Amino acid sequence: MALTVYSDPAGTAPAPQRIAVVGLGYIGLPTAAALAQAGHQVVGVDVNPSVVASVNAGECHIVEPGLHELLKVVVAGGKLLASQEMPAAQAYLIAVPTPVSHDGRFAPDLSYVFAATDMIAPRLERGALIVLESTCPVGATRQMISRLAQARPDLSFPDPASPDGEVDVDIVYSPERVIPGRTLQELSTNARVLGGATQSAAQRAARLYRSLTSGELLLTDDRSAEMVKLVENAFRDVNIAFANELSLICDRIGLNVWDLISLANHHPRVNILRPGPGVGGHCIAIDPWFIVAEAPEEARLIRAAREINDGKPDFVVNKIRTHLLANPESTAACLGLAFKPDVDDFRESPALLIAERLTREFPGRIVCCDPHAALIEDHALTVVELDQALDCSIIVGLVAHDEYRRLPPPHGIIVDAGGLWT
Ligand code: SAJ
Repeated sequence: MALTVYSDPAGTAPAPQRIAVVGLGYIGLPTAAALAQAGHQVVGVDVNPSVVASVNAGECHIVEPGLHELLKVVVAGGKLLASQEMPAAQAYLIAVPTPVSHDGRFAPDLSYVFAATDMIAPRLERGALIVLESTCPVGATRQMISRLAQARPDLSFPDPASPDGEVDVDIVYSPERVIPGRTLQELSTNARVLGGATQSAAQRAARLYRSLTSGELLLTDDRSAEMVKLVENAFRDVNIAFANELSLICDRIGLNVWDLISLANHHPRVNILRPGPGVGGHCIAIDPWFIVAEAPEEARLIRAAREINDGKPDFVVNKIRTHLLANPESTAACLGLAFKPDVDDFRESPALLIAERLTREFPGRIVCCDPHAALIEDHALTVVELDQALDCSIIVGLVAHDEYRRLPPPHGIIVDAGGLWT
């Protein structure tokens, strides 16, 4: 089927609307705050009572530049309210997690999306818009529509067979594309793909998102939009895998991978990414599996990239193990535990995995530090201040947090997996 590309009729932002943003995490909370700042009346819905309480107090439960200040303003101004209850709204934006099972099948888990759908269904009124923003396998939006149609036989929903038909509820899939650490900035400037279950739904969503971003609004159908998101993250994963594979090759043949990449990147059409301790976070380490699960025979490169990136922590652990075994008196310090530099997010963090494995294997000989280590729930780790960490005989650079990059290269044995001193 050819890609459907609708024109974007939206030139002006819509009148302020009553919007419910479901899920107040790394995407939902900044999105809710930005919509409130744009003048909409926003209710942020979350099942976690402590998240609801902290947002209503104008407090920010995640680290994201500018978000705390913005929250204070929009909550104090009465534009954003958090609740565990689903309100009746003109537009619902769903930004809940979509994890993947690690049981060898890599099946996407849509239970949070369906729970959000089930909360919205009884509140739905004729004329509402629902936008699914969570990363999803192709077809998830249509599953959501079936679920809604079952719950609300009194309303009409889009029918894939007639995408131009009149419906009571507009449904759109629109993936978020922001990068943690620059979320607010990217929310207001990134191009946005709007995949309408009907053409008019995509156009309506474009009018709403025009109030959020000055970026291009690209209108298409729901299945294409779902795949676009997966492809973007798989593209990045494959490129990181290339850098990680180079780091293994360079280690084998005795070259400095950072110098090599820096030299190669002076070619006008080469832009190699950075090797690291592995790929973490809740997106790039997961989304490519949605493609592999759908087309296992064809997605060979995508699968190989996942395997290369998932194998990188083993390589780093082996390196450090070799040093620790060679020097029985030695101690090692792991610098950085987050899934990437300058964030407080430890989900699927390869650095954390490495520190945990070493701590188990070499009890009493491993310390670690991270600017946000207080948020980590694993109490088996020995977390110390940076000064104390630098006294260890082996320094393992795992995450290139700004604070660590400013340090001069330490003395002694350095395993610089995260490129802190490049
Ligand atoms: N990483 C490397 N080397 C690099 C770049 C990244 O090892 O050169 C590692 C990071 O350390 C981290 C992982 O990859 O462990 C992912 O980090 P990231 O900065 O590449 O991406 P995320 O997960 O923070 O955000 C990605 C973004 N997607 C793309 O760039 C295609 C973002 O735009 C998406 O919105 C986000 O996934 C998402 O939510 O899907």
